[in-house]
Amino acid sequence: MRKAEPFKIKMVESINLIPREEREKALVRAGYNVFSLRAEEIYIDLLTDSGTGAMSDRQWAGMMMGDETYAGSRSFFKLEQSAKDIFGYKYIVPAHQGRGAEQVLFPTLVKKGQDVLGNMHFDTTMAHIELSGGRAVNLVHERAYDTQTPHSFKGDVDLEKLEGYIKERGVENIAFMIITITCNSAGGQPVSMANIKATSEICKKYGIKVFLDAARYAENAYFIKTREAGYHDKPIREIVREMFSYAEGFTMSAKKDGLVNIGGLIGIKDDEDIYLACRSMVVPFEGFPTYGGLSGRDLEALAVGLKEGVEESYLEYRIGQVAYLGQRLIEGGVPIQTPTGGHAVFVDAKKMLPHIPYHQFPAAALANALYLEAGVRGVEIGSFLLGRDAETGQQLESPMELLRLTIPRRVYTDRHMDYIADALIAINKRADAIKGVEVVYEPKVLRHFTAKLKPAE
Ligand code: PLI
Repeated sequence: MRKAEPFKIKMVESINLIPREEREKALVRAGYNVFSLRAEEIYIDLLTDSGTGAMSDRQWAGMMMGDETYAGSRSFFKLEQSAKDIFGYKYIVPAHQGRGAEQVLFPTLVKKGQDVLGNMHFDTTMAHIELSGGRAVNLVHERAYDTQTPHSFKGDVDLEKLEGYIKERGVENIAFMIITITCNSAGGQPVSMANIKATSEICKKYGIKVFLDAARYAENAYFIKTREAGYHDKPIREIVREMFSYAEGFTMSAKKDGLVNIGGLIGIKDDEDIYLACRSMVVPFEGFPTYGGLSGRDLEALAVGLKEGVEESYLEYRIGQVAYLGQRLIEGGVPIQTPTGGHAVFVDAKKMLPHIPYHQFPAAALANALYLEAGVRGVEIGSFLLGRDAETGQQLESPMELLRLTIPRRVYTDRHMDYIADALIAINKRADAIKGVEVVYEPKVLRHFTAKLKPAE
């Protein structure tokens, strides 16, 4: 039997569903791009799970104890201890969020023209690889792209592709490997322990360092425990230690499994040179190495959040809620990436709206339909996000057109999940009537945040 939430609610925040006519006006004002909606126009916000979670009473209590000493803050040493206990690494450097950690670490590892290998890089990770002079290469297993055939570990690196690529490209042209756990861009899909280990062994053979993009590491550990043979009886913390033992270091957006609204980390297992390079780079970008762009109270909240994020009862609730929404959608005939991943349900808009071509962005059209129907905001992960070919200006076609329904941590209840599912099931019944969208304005970089769209003719 699925257990109820392992918490009770001490403080609430009102949300309000504005009438349909007002939602229509809001969407027109937003240029048919849900990124431009305002908070008060949204009933349930599934744009992201990043920094949108609810903190616990213990975290809030920790905030009151935050030590704002510029250098040598007590709160830093608490955070450092908490992180060392969980990851078993020697060096911990805080950053203001995940991309802050990437901006500090990557230039210390990449030489101009080198490749950075990964299962599937997140957009900011890719951007920071490129800003460091490198090129991001995705080597996720093909099965990640087949939403309708379930597999326990769709975030796995394709080991054959990996070794083939290293041999073809030459080790001197590869800066490092970074495995994203869970693999956000493939649908919050986990990477198995066997795959992390095998990837690390292949890389070791060629002298390539392995790092983890650990934003959702605890969710990945929970999937290993529940889906991979030999791990069912192991405590989450032991699984986490093993995962991290196969890497040399990590970057982390602590806004996800760290259970805080802002924060990031760099961890280095034992390589003093990399640590020293990060420690000196963090100063101009993020701040003194004992605060890294965070206030003392943020450090304190993260010290507690890291521990709560690996509690088994919490992870069971968390993954269970995402799976519950996924199950309701499957039962209602809505095609989704299966099985459900860690932080979101990904609706397969290409399957649901086959009449809308990629250049009319089926998942963006579906995001708009869901907002109009129910005041729920999801986010397009498809051709609209992917953008245009830098040289030809041609719209690129994404292998998947997904609407991500990202579930904030400890924020919404199963009733909210039911409401979301009912809305999507209703939309699915009249899917043929949904029209695509086309661009009327777009900026040159990261257009999806601010572009204006309109319904296609
Ligand atoms: O948003 P940041 O800078 O704290 O973290 C960047 C980042 C790095 N890696 C991964 C796997 C992410 O998912 C990620 C941020 N994700 C966001 C904002 C999301 O909505 O998924």
